[in-house]
Amino acid sequence: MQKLSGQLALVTGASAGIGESTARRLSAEGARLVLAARRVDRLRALAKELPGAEALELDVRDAASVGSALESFEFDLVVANAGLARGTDPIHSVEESAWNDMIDTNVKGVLAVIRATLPGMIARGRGDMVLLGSVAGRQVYPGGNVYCATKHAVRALYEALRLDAAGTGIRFTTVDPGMVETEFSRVRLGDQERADAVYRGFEALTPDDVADAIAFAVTRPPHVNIGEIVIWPSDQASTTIVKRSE
Ligand code: NDP
Ligand code: 8X3
Repeated sequence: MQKLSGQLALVTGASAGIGESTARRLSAEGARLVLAARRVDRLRALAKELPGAEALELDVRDAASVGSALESFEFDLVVANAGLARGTDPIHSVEESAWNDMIDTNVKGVLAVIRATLPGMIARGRGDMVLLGSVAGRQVYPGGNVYCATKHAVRALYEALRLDAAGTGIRFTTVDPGMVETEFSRVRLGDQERADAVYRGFEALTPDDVADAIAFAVTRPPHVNIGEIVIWPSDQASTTIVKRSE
């Protein structure tokens, strides 16, 4: 029998990268997926490939619509993955629109998903909630300022969940990767050439590597809670040190 057979899983940010890989992997483990993101065309295409999956157009920055879109589901597993970075400007010149986008998506968006899904899981006495943090939630690097602050906040929310929901039967996990080659850098830097340079000369993590870690965490026996997973590319020593071949 598949390990997640019969479970209903929500993945936010399932239209690309880590979220898409995670959705595929959880589906392969037997879960039925609700795939959420803004680019619903991509979600619909993915849903066609995954048995029982459905696409849900969702902007996590809009807390009210997150609440109403998710209220009718009884999730067993929630992966709060949707997130982004905007730019690498120093803190004294980051544009307000950039910091709003990061804080609204990475912090308030995660909170909206928690509020929309956790009370139901607590009432049912079981479930898994996985947050996508980052090594940027453990170290700050030049130009990382607001993005790092949002990921430090995600880590604080993970710790808060463990404390506030202790004894409810819910397991919480934060998965904190180093550099993963996805659309992340294109979104952050605004052009593909600069994004490609970020991953040149070393082997970055793939989104499947991260999905594998998430699948490991949520398929442990009920008494085992894998709390924090930090995953680095083998050639990345810190957020500022990457050993490249060229
Ligand atoms: P991608 O850019 O490939 O994917 C990001 C996903 O988030 C997309 O599906 C996007 O969908 C979704 N998203 C962004 N904004 C919103 C929104 N307002 N509402 C709903 N969905 C949204 O990046 P990754 O897969 O790399 O990133 C996934 C997570 O992993 C993020 O939280 C990121 O911070 C984190 N992470 C990434 C690392 C990396 O090196 N790539 C390393 C560590 C952590 P759409 O645009 O369709 O809405
Ligand atoms: C994404 C990884 O190092 O670009 O969270 O911040 S990093």
